[in-house]
Amino acid sequence: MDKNTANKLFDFSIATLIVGMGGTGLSCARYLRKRNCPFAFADTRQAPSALESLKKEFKTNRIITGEFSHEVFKDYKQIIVSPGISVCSELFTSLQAQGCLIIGDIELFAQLVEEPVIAITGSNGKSTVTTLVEKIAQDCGIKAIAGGNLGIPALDLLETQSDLYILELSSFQLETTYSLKTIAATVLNISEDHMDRYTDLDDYRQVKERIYNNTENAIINPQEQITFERLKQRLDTEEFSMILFGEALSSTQELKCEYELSDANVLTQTNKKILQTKEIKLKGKYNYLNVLAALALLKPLQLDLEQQIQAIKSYSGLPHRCEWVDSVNGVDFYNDSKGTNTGSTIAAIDGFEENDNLEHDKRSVILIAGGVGKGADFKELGELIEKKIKFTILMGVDSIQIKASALNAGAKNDEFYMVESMQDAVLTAKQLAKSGDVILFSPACASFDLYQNYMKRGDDFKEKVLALKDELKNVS
Ligand code: UMA
Ligand code: ADP
Repeated sequence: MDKNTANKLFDFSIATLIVGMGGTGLSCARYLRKRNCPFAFADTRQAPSALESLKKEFKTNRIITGEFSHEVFKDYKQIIVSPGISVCSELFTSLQAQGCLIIGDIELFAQLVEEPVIAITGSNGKSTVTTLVEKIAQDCGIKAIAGGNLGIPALDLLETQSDLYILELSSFQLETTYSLKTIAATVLNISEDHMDRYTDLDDYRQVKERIYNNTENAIINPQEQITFERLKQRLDTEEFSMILFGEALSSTQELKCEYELSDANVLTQTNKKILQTKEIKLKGKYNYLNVLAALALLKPLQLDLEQQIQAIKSYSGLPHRCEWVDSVNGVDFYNDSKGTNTGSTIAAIDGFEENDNLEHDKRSVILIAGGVGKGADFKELGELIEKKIKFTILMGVDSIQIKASALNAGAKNDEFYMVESMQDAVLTAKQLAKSGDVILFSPACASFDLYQNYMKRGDDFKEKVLALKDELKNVS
């Protein structure tokens, strides 16, 4: 199935169905219209939020809402499916068997782009690495632009003439991508996420590994053992170079990472010191690995090292990723709303412990978490909560599962508070905190039980913290 699809080019003269009327659908529609390709929209929701604005913008295009049906879809020989919709359903597999081309926007981008592409996936760190690669490339004088899962849909990127495209890709997007050629690609790391869409962790991992198809340079941390071993096997039949990044601990004489975090808090490139961790604004071991991954991804471009280092030093990270919000009576509040799976929250908690910013060293962490767990197993997070968290405040649909995992690991019942709102979460955390403590909002879950997206959730957290600070100021 993959091979046939990989060889099939999108035909702009054939009536096409765009499935999903969100950001991806809109970007595809605008692109197809420019190329005079006839198309219709479909969405399972009766009244998707973009319906009225799409009707205005695309007056003559057919819009099909409500449950998808073979009867309607069979009229289309080309379908572009948005990432939020799985193509594993019986409907899509049967249409594909009948010769229908089913792709995502990234595949269409792949068929159109002529400039070099760098692609990044992984369970965590994608946006950080993608934006860092973009910044380094730009600061080194390259006309580079980043997008994909990051926010700007891939086809919109083609509007801006660039010399380098940097794509953040989700597993959802990789499911429907077949012919993307890259100068460098990486699976940064794998931990449980989207387990409500995949049969198991290896199923999810294998979808992510599709990013290495047709790459010139496969960037990998050998600590991701399963993916590393599979890549080594692929070297027998495929032509690409492997570039390793990771911790010195994971290196042996035979297995030396070219881009390495040495135990002396130093980043090295082929054994040469290039940066000290204290020179980097991003904190936490996982972020140092993100920096190494970015450098490895850019290796094929042979950029000036000094300029790259300067760019890294001036990169201060993205909002909603362990973002310091404020200090209220000696208690520091951090917003990590983008911590949407257990791996990211575990990294955030660990990050506080080994943070080389001494002010935060050895502080007690109070965690606010919860939301939609997407079928995750919270065992490892529960164990970490038991070991490292002073109090845990939980809200959202799967909060009870997080608590149960921590109790199973030996945590005490009175270390947990179940709340109904962000307001209550922030107030409860503040009441429990002593001067010097850290309050970390890192949900380990998606936001859509209570919010439109992680950004709105993070903004709400920040708003409540700042309101609390104002209130206390007025009282004193
Ligand atoms: N829809 C259906 N049926 C369904 C599900 C959705 O009809 O069963 C419709 C919705 O009614 C809506 C549309 O599909 O009208 C939304 O499509 P979508 O869910 O694919 O979302 P887009 O707005 O197109 O945004 C997508 C990515 N979203 C997802 O993968 C869920 C965005 O990533 C991405 O920024 C954007 O394309 C541009 O490339 C967001 C995300 O949450 C940030 N990604 C996940 C993650 O990072 O974990 C994968
Ligand atoms: P993604 O785009 O993959 O969601 P982000 O760069 O937006 O990743 O970071 C999301 C969260 O994941 C951060 O707030 C941080 O807690 C965590 N994180 C970032 N990089 C890593 C990494 N390399 N390993 C584990 N967790 C990470």
